[in-house]
Amino acid sequence: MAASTFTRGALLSAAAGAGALVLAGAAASRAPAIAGEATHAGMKGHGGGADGPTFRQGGVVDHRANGFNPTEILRDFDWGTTRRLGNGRTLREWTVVAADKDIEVAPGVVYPAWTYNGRVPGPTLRCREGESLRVRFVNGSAHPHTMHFHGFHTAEMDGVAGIGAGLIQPGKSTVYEFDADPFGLHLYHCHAGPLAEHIARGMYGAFIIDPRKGRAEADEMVMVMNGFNTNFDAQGNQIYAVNTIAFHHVNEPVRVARGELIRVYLVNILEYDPINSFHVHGNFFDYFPTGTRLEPSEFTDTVMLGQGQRGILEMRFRTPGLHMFHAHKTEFAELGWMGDFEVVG
Ligand SMILES: [Cu+2]
Repeated sequence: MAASTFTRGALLSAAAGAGALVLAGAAASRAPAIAGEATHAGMKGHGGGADGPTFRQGGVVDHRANGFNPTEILRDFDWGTTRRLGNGRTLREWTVVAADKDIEVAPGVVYPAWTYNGRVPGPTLRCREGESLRVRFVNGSAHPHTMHFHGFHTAEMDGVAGIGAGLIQPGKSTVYEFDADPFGLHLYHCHAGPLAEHIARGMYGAFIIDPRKGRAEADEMVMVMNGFNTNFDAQGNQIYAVNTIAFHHVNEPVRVARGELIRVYLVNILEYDPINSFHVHGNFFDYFPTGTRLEPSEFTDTVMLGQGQRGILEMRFRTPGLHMFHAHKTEFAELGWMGDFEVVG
């Protein structure tokens, strides 16, 4: 196992250098190293060194202390609450609270995050095309924040400094109102300055507007590609992931049924790196960029996304077993952006 300590050592020393809290002993004591190695013995093609990337070896974070588990975030869609308006339209409402919170993003690496509703990514807000939307935003953080949504809205509802409610100060709140338009896969994020840091700290989430007629029945999941610059040098990241926790879906593969339609809502919000990607093994998918058209633009096994870009992937697995998915920027894969689909049936 000695060779596999390279990545962990680099991460810990980088994190220790500038503010991230590090629980150096925790990772080693929790890691069932042999079991992890046996499970992934056939995947060393992506590894750095003889044993592959460090956190693939079975070490896990404390999900309870974090307050969320990426396996639950994956299929957790927040539909808010609804009521019928006098004009016959549906009003859909959410309350989102900003809070500062330490999150263990990889075994032993605790990052001082800024969160929406206590999790990173924030809640996946979901609605239907044409609805009237109302988001009450409460700032419980020690820093000024906003919520800036992608989609059609007025200038006053844009969630940027100096327009409309502008920056929401600690202890203050505001309400953003707009219509669900256009349908597709969008996102929201804080737009307070310095913008890069507010995003990098974890203030973002997926925002899904279903088309009026819906989409075909599927096993749906959200993957927000993100990362953590644990030494705060604004030069790339030391941890990469989908839904925050490095190598989480190596430890807990995404269970799916053979032959069933799988729909992945894929968002790239990665800060400090110009491009991110998604690649699946042993399969191909239909790709719907931004999800704003019902016809796929491409049939592929790899997509590249810049920051803020997103798209919907639809695929079916033909064969059972573990099928990897990861960034095809292999540097990111080896620093956490890697997982497995476990195909059953
Ligand atoms: Cu912010």
